[in-house]
Amino acid sequence: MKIVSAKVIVTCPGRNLVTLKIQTEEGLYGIGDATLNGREKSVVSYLEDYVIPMLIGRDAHRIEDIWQYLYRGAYWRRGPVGMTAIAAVDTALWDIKAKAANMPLYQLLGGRSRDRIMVYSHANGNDIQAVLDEVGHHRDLGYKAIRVQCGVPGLASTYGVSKGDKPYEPADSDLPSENVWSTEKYLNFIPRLFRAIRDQYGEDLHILHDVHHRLTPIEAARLGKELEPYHLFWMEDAVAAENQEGFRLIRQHTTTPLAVGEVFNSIHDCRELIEKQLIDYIRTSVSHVGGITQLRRIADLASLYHVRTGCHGATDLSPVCMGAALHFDYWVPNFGIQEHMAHSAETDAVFPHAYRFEEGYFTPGDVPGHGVDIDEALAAKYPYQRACLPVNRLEDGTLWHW
Ligand code: CS2
Ligand code: MG
Repeated sequence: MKIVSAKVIVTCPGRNLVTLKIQTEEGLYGIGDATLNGREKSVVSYLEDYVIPMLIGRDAHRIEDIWQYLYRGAYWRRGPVGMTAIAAVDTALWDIKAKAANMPLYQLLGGRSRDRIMVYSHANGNDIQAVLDEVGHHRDLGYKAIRVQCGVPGLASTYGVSKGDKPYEPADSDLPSENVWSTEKYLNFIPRLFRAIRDQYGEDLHILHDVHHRLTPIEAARLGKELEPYHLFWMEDAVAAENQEGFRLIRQHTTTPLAVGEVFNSIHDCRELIEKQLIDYIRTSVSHVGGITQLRRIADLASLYHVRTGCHGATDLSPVCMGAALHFDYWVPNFGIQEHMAHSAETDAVFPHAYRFEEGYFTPGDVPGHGVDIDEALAAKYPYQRACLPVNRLEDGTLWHW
């Protein structure tokens, strides 16, 4: 199964998305998501200038050998750019192998472990009432799990809240826009949000929240403790996770479940968190952690320590990532939940896919491969347009975590 060509397709159907397409001499092709939000062109270069020339002539069936070649052979291991490039290759090769076997990808991984895949959607609003309305809307759509983000009184903007009536889009300007943050205002407000949600909707809904890296461990401990009466499904990215030991301090003070990992690109970023049971869900994604090959290793390690998966699934991960993730979710024994931020209609048209939503759950579909394709002619109609993620400053001007 010789690789005869490969190319990178960059498209912007409402937001920038990068796709790698690998072609074999037998005529089979596979595709992988190579999108790294705000740094897309870096991955394009990594693939076009280095990786693709190394792939030509190799056997597409040798997924593991190619993974090790690209990982160890790079010398400069790990990092979001290189691992996103490797992820795109890995995903495309698993797509090819499953097509060659005439099987949906989940069968190749070991078959399904469940009948359907629970997902969570995003509800957000500028104030509590707007969030309550949005939660009701998503519950009516059938979601059983909903992440909630809310504007904070006294702050002009905050993470996760849409501007106007458009869906939330983090990469909102050519160069980074600047947000102002106040931990005090946030901590003094957020418990009221969850009290209002439980008062109105009771305990049946799974409610999630993303702190987005902004607290210190003791602040996160305070928030986790204050949110315990509201039984969150998880509190995500409570602190910046370079210091994995910091999670021990949070753990000592609260039973609110902790999730982390969407910015991780290696098993080494989360080994300590998992082995010391400092978290409950690992958020690593197919497209940023080196593909199915490394994501499986992380899930297997996590399964030894009661840690479940909760793959990242924002709109800056393309439908190709979503499709591959759903096959992984269908198989993985220690599945927790899958994030689902609906892509735009234009994006869904560029990436026809077999996965289906029904009453709060997804199924990946049973077509050979991961079930997602790309309409190259349509993709070409949406030219790349640089867009960066915001930066965050405290009220005194200090550059803070976004
Ligand atoms: C967020 C993401 O979905 C999430 O949990 O953290 O929306 C994140 O902000 C973006 O993926 C960044 O590109
Ligand atoms: Mg997040």
